[in-house]
Amino acid sequence: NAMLSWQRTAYHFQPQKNWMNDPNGPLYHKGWYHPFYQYNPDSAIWGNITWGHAVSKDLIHWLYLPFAMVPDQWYDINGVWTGSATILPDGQIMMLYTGDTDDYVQVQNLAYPANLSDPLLLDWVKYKGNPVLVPPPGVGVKDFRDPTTAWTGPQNGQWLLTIGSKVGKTGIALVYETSNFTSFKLLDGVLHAVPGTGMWECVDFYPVSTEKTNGLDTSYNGPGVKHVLKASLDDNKQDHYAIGTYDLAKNKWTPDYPELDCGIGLRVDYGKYYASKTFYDPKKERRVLWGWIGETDSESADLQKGWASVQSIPRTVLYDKKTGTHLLQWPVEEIESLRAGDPIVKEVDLQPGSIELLGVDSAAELDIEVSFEVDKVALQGIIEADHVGFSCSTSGGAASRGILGPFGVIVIADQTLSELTPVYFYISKGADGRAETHFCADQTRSSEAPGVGKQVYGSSVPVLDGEKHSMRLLVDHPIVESFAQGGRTVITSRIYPTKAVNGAARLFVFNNATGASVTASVKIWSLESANIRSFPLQDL
Ligand code: DQQ
Repeated sequence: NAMLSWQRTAYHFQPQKNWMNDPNGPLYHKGWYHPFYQYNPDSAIWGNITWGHAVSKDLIHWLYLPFAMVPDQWYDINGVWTGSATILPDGQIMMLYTGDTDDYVQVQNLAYPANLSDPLLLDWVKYKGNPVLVPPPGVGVKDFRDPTTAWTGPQNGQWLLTIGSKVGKTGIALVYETSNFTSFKLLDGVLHAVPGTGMWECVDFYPVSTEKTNGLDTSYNGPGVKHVLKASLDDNKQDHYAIGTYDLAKNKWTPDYPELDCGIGLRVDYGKYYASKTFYDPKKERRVLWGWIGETDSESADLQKGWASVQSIPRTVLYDKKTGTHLLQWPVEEIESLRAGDPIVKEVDLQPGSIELLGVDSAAELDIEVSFEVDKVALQGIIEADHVGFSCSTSGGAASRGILGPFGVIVIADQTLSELTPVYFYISKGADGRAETHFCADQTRSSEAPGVGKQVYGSSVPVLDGEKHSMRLLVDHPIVESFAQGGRTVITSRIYPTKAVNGAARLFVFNNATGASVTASVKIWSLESANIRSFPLQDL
């Protein structure tokens, strides 16, 4: 049965069985990275939401730990929902999370580790005064969830945090102040609101440096800092972000580019990816992003295979100085420890309409970097190019040819190309008559199985003067994470190959443009599997 053989990943984090969704409360403590996650202990579909817990020393190899929190109180009996950690200057950890009450009201609760000297933080205590926050007047009791990490406010000892909600169809971020994480006051106004975007789930709010290449602690503020606002839109299950300016005293965040406001502009990831959350990693001074990669098959198929969802490879997040509009997301450097030996390095000339097999071992587990040089004459002739108003999702995929695209790689393909997932660039003429590059991932032929997602994902991506068209792909059996232009645009593909599995998987480069040849410079590493094991272990 093809369905039962559907593959698990080799180096993405996933529980041994059952359902998982949002990443929760990621933090670093005494040498260990701790992610928590929404988990159903009883089934491969959503329900009984409990906090799963795992630890890692390097964000790659994992130990499963016992559940951190289960739904066992009136204020979270219908689910221990999403939350975030705040680490106080004295090392205390405040975990705020949403509880779905016995009455299906969304309230905020406090939990903290029973024993901070335990590096594994195995025991969690729910505060006896829970809930610490109930929905404020004017907000629906089912529209008040997912508290962020707190940051320091203008007054001494004051902390601020935001919680997503909506008023009518306007998505909003409410701000609360607290000094003790047990009593809170709602601030006047909202941090930000965007009409038409609906309920904001899993809001994330953090500073990025406009000058340095390190990440910033959530409370960091001052010159050379911008703030990112991210909202997960319940209406379309997409993560959106915008970069802007935060006025701490006025409790206001303003997007730098109103047309790129949060919820109507850029997405964190244009594929299957939701409910993402960042944390500051003090060990490597970086901001690390986690995201939930859900399923695109049916619930009955998930029940049959006994598990659902994985977490993305953690990504570092930086401000893109060159565009000023985009973030740069990149797989954490530790992923490179899975590279098995030296890469295959190759240059391939691709005439219009050509495809070339790249012979690699284990093409189902790869780290690939490719940069494409497009024939200059053809590029200058862009004014002649067809497809004004090209968009990945309505383009018909990699099989539709234009003058300057598509060209890219084909992953998780079988030898005969009966299953294939092309990830590619397509250069079209923008509304201004200039070249506009699109980065797409085409799932239409990714699986011969019925009832699985087969969309074409993608978006336009800025390619600046002097830059080549470059992409990096992490291929892990049913998951492909694709990063264009150093991580300006990212697409996660969740695919269900039935033939292009394990040793049958192949890798190709292709150029399906009609009017330009391209040269592909390729670097390919085979990746080893990560160690994901159960606690307790002898070798801790
Ligand atoms: N998932 C959680 C909620 C959150 C949603 C419940 C987002 O707290 O709003 O499992 O996926």
